[in-house]
Amino acid sequence: MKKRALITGITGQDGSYLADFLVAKGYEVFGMLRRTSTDPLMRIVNLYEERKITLLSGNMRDACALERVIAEAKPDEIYNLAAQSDVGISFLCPEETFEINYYGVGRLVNAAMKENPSVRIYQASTSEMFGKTKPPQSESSPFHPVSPYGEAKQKAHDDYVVGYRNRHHLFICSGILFNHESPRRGKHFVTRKITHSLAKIEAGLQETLLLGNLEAKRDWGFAQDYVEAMWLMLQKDQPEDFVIATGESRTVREFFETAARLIGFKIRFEGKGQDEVAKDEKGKIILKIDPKYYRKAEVDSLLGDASKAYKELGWKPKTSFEELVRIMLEHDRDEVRAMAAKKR
Ligand code: NAP
Ligand code: F7E
Repeated sequence: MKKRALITGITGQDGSYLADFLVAKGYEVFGMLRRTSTDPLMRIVNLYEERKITLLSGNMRDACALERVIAEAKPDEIYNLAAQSDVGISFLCPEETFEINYYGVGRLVNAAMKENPSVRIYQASTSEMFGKTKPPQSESSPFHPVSPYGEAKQKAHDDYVVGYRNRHHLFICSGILFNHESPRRGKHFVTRKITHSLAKIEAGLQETLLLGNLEAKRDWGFAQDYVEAMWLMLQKDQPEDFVIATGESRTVREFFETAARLIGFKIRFEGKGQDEVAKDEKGKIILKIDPKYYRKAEVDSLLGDASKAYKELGWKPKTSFEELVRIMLEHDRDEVRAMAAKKR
């Protein structure tokens, strides 16, 4: 019989790649869809139209809906990817962030245990839980989150992953994933903002890219590589938590420089602090600093030590940093060219 998987957050970056992955593995895939005023199926339109997945209406804010979705999907495995995932927005909307990223997890695990106590659950935890902890960060590093997003995710990890595993013997794992990006990344996250904006600047459709803190360091991997690790965790005999990362860290500035080089801009930086700009070889300003994008509190440096995953899951990232930037740029150049052609 086909294994059944339920993905919350199926319309998001990771949910869409995970749905592709599980369909290819022969799973019967159910996805929870929340009501929005715009079309949320952008990333999963092919899977949906080819009837490879089943979508069920629900919301992390609604316990009754979660119970119904789980009763209909009857999953062997649940991947909880739904979240308010924007760290910057979590400072502006902390209650909403806690409602979905903490209380929502509680509603989901309680509904899941009621329906099937032996269900296996993946919880999308995050390197943001480490916050101020010095790099490299591994499963044994302490958590010091600095944003409402990081705090809500840590509390969900403590209470519903570690807590429910110990108290209720629930099979639940935290994937402590470091940043992972792709052409399906939302355009407000810094990597996609950079690749999409540079493609638009190249095409003459945008003047300048505005960014905040260029010195923050992140361990950036490719999202398509990371969803395999989520699945591998749920195939183990015992539930455990795993850091998933590349083990390489770069600044936002380095991401911008790599993308600019790959697209063919010869960049030089001028000025300091908020007045710093990057110009191309003709002296045109490509990048400016806009303090609006600074955060109230910043996570300065993330660098994951994923040696436990390498050893115990046999997982390794397949895509290099430069390859990731190239994949994102190529996609965005095609998207922008198509957009420009439509306008003509
Ligand atoms: P994403 O693209 O922002 O996707 C988030 C998903 O959650 C979307 O499908 C969204 O639905 C759904 N969602 C939001 N609020 C909901 C609600 N109230 N009820 C039901 N669904 C709701 O995020 P992602 O990058 O794929 O990340 C997936 C998960 O991994 C998230 O939990 C994130 O916090 C975590 N994570 C991500 C990274 C990373 O680098 N990407 C790293 C560590 C952890 P709509 O389409 O309707 O908005
Ligand atoms: O910011 C700096 C910003 O928003 C990265 C989420 O998937 O990964 C993601 O969270 C860095 C930060 O991702 C801009 O200050 C500079 O230092 O792309 P981001 P994030 O905050 O690291 C973690 C692991 C998650 O779990 C989250 O769900 O870039 N930065 N200038 C900027 N960031 C943005 N967004 N926009 C700027 O203009």
